[in-house]
Amino acid sequence: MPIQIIRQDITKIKCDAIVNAANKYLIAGGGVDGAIHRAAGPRLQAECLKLGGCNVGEAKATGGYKLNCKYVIHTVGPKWKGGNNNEAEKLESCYKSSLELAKEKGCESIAFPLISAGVYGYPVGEAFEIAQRTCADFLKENDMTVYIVVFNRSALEFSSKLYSDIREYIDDNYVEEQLELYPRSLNIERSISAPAKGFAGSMAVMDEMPCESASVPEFKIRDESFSEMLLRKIDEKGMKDSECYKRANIDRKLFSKIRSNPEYKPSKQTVLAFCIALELDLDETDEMLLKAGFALSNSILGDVIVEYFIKSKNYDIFKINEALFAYDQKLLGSVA
Ligand code: AR6
Repeated sequence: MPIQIIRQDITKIKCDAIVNAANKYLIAGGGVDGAIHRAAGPRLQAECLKLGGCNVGEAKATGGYKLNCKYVIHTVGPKWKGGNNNEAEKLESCYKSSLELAKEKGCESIAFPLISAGVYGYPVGEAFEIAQRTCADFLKENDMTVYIVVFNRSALEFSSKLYSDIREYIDDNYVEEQLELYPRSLNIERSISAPAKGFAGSMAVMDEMPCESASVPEFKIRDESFSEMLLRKIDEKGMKDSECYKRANIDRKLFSKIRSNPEYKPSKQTVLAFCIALELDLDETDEMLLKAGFALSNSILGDVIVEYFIKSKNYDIFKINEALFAYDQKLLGSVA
């Protein structure tokens, strides 16, 4: 199951477990802790007091009371002391312990705030990275829907070299107004050898939907479909299906649908997620997009950002989604 990055008040999320960035006494404090206690009601504090506190990096569970969740998992993040006091290991341990506890309780979904990234002073960008990596590692072996809740988008720090490079690439390549009808990638040769289905829809972001008709008239010579191309590329790369859809941040159920329906019509974000998982270069990406009736456009900011990552051979879907999130663009893979 995929990771979903969302911007919302965590107390409004409906899922099996909500994680609280608590203190070691498990006494309601400020930040997300205060918000969770206020929304859950006083019985949450009463149960917390029976738990005898919690160590940094560990996790303990209580009921969800008035919240839209079965459990609140309380974990205590490290205080930031400059980075040389095992802060990263301790923060990783918060995510691991919370995920293991959620698994033990039979949870299928869990929502995390950015632990330690508020009062405890952890640099937000680094905290976000640890959250994503640790959850992604857990999901390699486990099935769970994980929401990472970034309350305040502007809190993310985009001062790193990566972000200045992205900004530069956007400045050079992003065209705010659509100057021409055709997207960057379209060339006549390719459109003859691999005609796009319903090209008119290529600039629109389509939702996942099964194809209206799965049967193909016998007299037509049919091109390889998106689904067939995807399966072929997975084989060619010597990947397992599960490796591919996990790297694409795609839900297993969605992958099965695509696999079992050769005429499946994916969304543009789904196609791009697979292109990233398969580490396709820009030409191959264009080809795969075209199979599903899409193309990259330099007037869509999200496309320019994805293009930057492909050109830089940086196929880390979580980094890409972090950048897309920062620029308020649709994320790749199965998203909320
Ligand atoms: N929903 C989602 N995220 C939120 C919400 C919310 N309603 N409110 C804040 N955040 P913090 P910490 C984000 O300070 O750094 C408490 O007093 C916030 O923007 O809540 O681990 C405890 O009792 C930030 O990104 O937790 C401890 O004493 C993130 O949640 C101490 O703070 C975590 O910020 C724990 O500090």
